[in-house]
Amino acid sequence: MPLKAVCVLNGEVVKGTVFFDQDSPDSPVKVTGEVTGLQKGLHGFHIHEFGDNTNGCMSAGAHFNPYQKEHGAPADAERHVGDLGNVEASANGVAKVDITDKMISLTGAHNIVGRTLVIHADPDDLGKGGHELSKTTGNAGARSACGVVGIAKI
Ligand SMILES: [Cu+2]
Ligand SMILES: [Zn+2]
Repeated sequence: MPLKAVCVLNGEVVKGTVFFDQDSPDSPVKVTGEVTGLQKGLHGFHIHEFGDNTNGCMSAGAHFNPYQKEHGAPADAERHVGDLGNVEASANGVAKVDITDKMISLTGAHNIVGRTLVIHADPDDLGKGGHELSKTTGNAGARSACGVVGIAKI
């Protein structure tokens, strides 16, 4: 039975809706949707550890990282489970999300349901920027919008 989750991103300016679809527990997760109100260009896109937004997006904690790995690109072996790379906004401020990821899951040890999706103000350097934050956050800057990933209606 397919698994489905959804996240409504709610920031001051940045808004979005993102869907997560997985055919079976061992399948990759398709991540689709749209985010608006962005600056043109790349924006870090991550699952953070906690589904806690009591103090806004800051309460979501660090990147979801159950194996104490370093931050990386989605295709890297050395990455956080929550590292989904970047989404790119065009000049109208809209980013179309279309990601297929093999690490996140909607069930089991890599389950992201109940955690927070964050979109950042700046590009994620995918661990390769040489900044002191590259290996932890990708130096992706402020948290422009976030939302808790929830179970979706099939
Ligand atoms: Cu993040
Ligand atoms: Zn990370």
